[in-house]
Amino acid sequence: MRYSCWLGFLLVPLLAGCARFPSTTTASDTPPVTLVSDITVRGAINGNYYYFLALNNDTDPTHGPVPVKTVQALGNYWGVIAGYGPNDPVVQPSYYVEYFNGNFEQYLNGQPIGPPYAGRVSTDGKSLHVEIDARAITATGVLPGFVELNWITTDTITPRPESVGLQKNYDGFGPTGDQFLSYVPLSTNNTWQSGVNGVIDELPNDDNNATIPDIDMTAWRVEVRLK
Ligand SMILES: [Ca+2]
Ligand SMILES: [Ca+2]
Repeated sequence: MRYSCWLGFLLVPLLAGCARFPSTTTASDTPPVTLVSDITVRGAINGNYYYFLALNNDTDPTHGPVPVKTVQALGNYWGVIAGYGPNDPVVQPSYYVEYFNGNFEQYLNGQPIGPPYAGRVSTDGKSLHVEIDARAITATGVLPGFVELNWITTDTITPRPESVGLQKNYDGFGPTGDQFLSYVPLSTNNTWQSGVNGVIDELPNDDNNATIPDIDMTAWRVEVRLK
């Protein structure tokens, strides 16, 4: 069941998740470590499509979230696997943020846990902005030393049965869906930006999204911000 800020407002007027969302933060609310990320798409952010900010924290920087390239009969359909390679079984990463139908939702170990610390669509409609309180990444609230990170976009997570085995429409970091940001330490301030200082570039009409500009990323940015 989706988290409802409206319902939460009725039951617990000062429920922290609602009070802080989308952008009514104060200095005292600032998390110790905030993971901030933005993507820009060739078209516009579209509430009918799916945008996932996926993290993996298995302590192996060679294993990270990547898109699944073909439509799957089983699994979560939306095409993120946790670190086994694009042809291996679909496994959800332990933590991700989904943007769909105008809502931001965090998922931890497969369960919705409410909206991220902040999330919004840019005024020009072309970018998504997400801020995560890093304590939400694990069930214990203990921060991992680093995470691997990817944004994965797709047009559907409920494909028609006849589509199974066919190519998916998707985008992820890099040109082919095999790359991700492999080492994002949570202990220092840092910024990564597509195509800057040797970081993975993000180009239009890459991966498999040529006919759907709204899921075609053209740039991304990731920041670790300590309080
Ligand atoms: Ca790409
Ligand atoms: Ca792209």
